[in-house]
Amino acid sequence: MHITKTTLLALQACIVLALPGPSPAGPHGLDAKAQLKELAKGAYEKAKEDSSLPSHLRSKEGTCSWKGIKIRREWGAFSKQEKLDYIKAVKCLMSKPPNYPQSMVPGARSRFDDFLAVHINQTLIIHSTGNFLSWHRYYTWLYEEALKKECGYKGTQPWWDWALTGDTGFDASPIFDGSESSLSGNGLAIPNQEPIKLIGDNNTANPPIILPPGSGGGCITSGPFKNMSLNLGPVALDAPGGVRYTAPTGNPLDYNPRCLKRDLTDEIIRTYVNANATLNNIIQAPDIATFQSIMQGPVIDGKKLIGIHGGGHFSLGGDPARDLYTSPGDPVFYFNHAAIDRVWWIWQMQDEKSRVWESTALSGTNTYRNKPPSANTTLEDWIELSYAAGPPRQIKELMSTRFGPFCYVYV
Ligand SMILES: *[C@@H]1O[C@H](CO)[C@@H](O)[C@H](O)[C@H]1NC(C)=O
Ligand SMILES: *[C@@H]1O[C@H](CO)[C@@H](O)[C@H](O)[C@H]1NC(C)=O
Ligand SMILES: *[C@@H]1O[C@H](CO)[C@@H](O)[C@H](O)[C@H]1NC(C)=O
Ligand SMILES: *[C@@H]1O[C@H](CO)[C@@H](O)[C@H](O)[C@H]1NC(C)=O
Ligand SMILES: *[C@@H]1O[C@H](CO)[C@@H](O)[C@H](O)[C@H]1NC(C)=O
Ligand SMILES: [Cu+2]
Repeated sequence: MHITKTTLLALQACIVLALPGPSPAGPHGLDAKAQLKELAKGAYEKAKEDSSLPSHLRSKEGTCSWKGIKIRREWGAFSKQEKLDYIKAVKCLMSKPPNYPQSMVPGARSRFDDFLAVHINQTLIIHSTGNFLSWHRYYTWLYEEALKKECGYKGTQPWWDWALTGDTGFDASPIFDGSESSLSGNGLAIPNQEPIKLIGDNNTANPPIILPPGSGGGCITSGPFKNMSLNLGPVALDAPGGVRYTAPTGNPLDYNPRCLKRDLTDEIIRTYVNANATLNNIIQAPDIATFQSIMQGPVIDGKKLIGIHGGGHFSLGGDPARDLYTSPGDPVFYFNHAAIDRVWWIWQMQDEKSRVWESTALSGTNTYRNKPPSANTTLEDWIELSYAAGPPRQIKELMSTRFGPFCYVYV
């Protein structure tokens, strides 16, 4: 792919904030966490009692029954052995040769890199678009499938409960505590880091976003991935002090091995991805346009917000998490996107007819913030991830977690 100025401008715009939203006392006087739990339970029960699908949409694959359903759980609910099994499978994926031919992705060294390459290549047609949620649902599922089919993993893809991490702080989170059963911890602490300045669209509607630096910043120093090599990118990596990095050769698909860096930032996760923000994303969105806007960062009173999606990514900090294109280079990416997928699932399950099966379930076009202008996304559109090892799928096959290739729910 080649990175143009337009690409970079689009990228600047992409980094968008989430809301510390107004906090609901809730219909039953429950706090945000309890309400979220209720909504998730409601979605689960609904899936359980009715796993049938509209008959006109049944395909030979549309046979997901409750008996065969897979349940995705939060990392904290995994036993130590289950965690070790998951980590082992990810390391296995990092050790398998890539599917991409070197002529297409010269820098790919593993199956893990195949996934990263496909994301880098398609970044501007899968973010702030109408296919953002379905694309990332399929992508995360294919990754889970690769762990299972190619690396013998028996479990399901874990998700990340941001609010739990906010409560304990990153250092005490079972995902980030740096133990052998974590996904590795913080980067080496760099003192006195400057804030992160996200340039935005460079217009008054989108003034720059300033994010606080975290407590790390350097290469990760502990846990299973401390020696991993991040091979591709960066494309547009925002670093403290308003510095932006791109690939040294100009081609982000060239081989550029470097360490994984993190700059874990409690303040970001507590501000932007707390239980209230997540709950509001669900209960304050009557339609998909609003749902996506809250998730990816609306403009409120002239201030651009980063949304729970951006909040999750930016709270990790470092390289690659501050680069929209290269972010799947950190294995925690898939935890964040399972969590995003779960929020979408909870929201969809409140009204499957209009939020899953009908054209009202989609909003947006096929280019990043419609730049350049493109057609509206439709249920008939195709998602193409061939080198990540999945056949092309139409969006309509990817709208329900109990249809098409999928058969899973969340707890
Ligand atoms: C969420 O909102 C409630 C009600 O206003 C408030 O008590 C609580 O502190 C908020 N929680 C967070 C994490 O912001
Ligand atoms: C990138 O996307 C283009 C257009 O969809 C495609 O032709 C090309 O093969 C892709 N390259 C990679 C590395 O996937
Ligand atoms: C943003 O606006 C300033 C002032 O007009 C200009 O100097 C700068 O080049 C612009 N940046 C981008 C990324 O367009
Ligand atoms: C770390 O990576 C280097 C280069 O890939 C390798 O030579 C070394 O053995 C690795 N060390 C550990 C502890 O895995
Ligand atoms: C695309 O979607 C927008 C917003 O829903 C709508 O106003 C517009 O008419 C649609 N365009 C086409 C060509 O269908
Ligand atoms: Cu993405």
